[in-house]
Order: sequence, then C-alpha cells, then structure tokens
Amino acid sequence: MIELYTGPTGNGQRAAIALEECGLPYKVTKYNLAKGEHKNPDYLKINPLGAIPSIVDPEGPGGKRIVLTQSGAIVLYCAEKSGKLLPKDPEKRAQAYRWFMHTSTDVAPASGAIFATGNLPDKPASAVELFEKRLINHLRESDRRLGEAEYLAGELSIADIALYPIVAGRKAMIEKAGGLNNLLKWFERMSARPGIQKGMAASSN
Ligand SMILES: N[C@@H](CCC(=O)N[C@@H](CS)C(=O)NCC(=O)O)C(=O)O
Repeated sequence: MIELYTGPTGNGQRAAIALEECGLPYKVTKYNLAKGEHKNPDYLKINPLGAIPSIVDPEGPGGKRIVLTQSGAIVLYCAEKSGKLLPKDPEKRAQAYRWFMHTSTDVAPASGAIFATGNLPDKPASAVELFEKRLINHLRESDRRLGEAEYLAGELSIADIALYPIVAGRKAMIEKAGGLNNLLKWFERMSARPGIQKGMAASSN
C-alpha cells in the first residue's frame, strides 16, 4: 500500500486528494510542521529536505519501490498509475497539461510568495501586495476558463486537483478581490466531491 507523508498545507492536501480521487489505497503519516515533526531522522531518509508531501509506493514502476516527493509529481504519478484524471481525448489532455502548468508555475509560486513575505519579521506591505495582485491576476485566468467549461480541461483532471488546495487556502482573498464567481462556483462543485473531502480530512491535523 502507498504510504503518504503529509500535513495541513496546500501541497500536503494536493497529494492526499490526488490519491483519493484516483482511488488508490494509502496510509497516512501526518506531521505537525509547527512542531518540526517532519524533520525526524526516519523521514529525512525519505526526503532529505524534510519537506512534505512524499509518497512511498512499494509497488512502483516495474514492481519496484519508488519514493516520490513534489506534490505535482505525486498528482501525475497517481493519475498515470490509476488511469484517472488524464483525459483520453487529446485536446482535453493538452488542456489538462496547460492548466496544470498554469497552477504549478504561475498560481502556486504567487501564493507561496505571499506566505513567505507575510512571514518576514517586517512583513513588507509592498511585497505582500505585489504577490497578492499577481495571484489574483493568475486566478482571473482560471476564472475565465471556468466560465467556458465546468472543469479546467473540460472534465475533471490533474489540473483541478492541482488548483483546489490553493483556492481553499486563499478563499477569503478571492472573495475580497471580487469578480471570480466562476472560480468560486467551481470550488463549491469540487468541495462537494467525496474524494476532495476525504483528501482534505486526511491531511488535516
Ligand atoms: N514544491 C514542493 C514544495 C514542498 C514544500 O515546500 N512543503 C512545505 C509545506 S507546504 C514544507 O514541508 N515545508 C517545511 C520545510 O521545508 O521545512 C511540493 O509541491 O511538494
């Protein structure tokens, strides 16, 4: 059975909801990051950086054990292993790649920068504001797309799984920004899914 090492952060939630939505059996080890539990010597053997999430699949490719870090890689691995979340239709699959990368390289870094700058002792307001604006601008792209299609690729895919935890964590900011109703409606649809609910619960403290 796949072992998931996770915690209550967007990256940790992404891995858990991918496992749930792909229907892959797994067992969870949850770390309290504030207590530094993710820096224990056993976990550092799995991920020397001591960052969550990671998975260990004893039945990886070729039947061999695989250790995988990076929440995006875990989403892709679960999708390939299960045959779910990657549309069969080539046009939709290309859109899934596009919106998966939009979240991974545009949305997620802006959200991460808000967290990092907001945690600096002097909380530089201009930097926090810059990254908030950047995040909302990128999310306006997602919102536009969700005005045309129910899911980012036209059907539920890796792209929705990548984005969901960020919207969950930034909901207040999104509501305050206004004009992102397609995104908020998509968030409600996603939140109603049992796989999303179970994945979010599995990664909560
Ligand atoms: N790009 C990585 C980021 C992993 C990451 O930075 N995880 C954070 C929690 S969201 C963490 O464990 N931070 C604690 C640390 O690095 O000590 C991913 O998507 O998995």
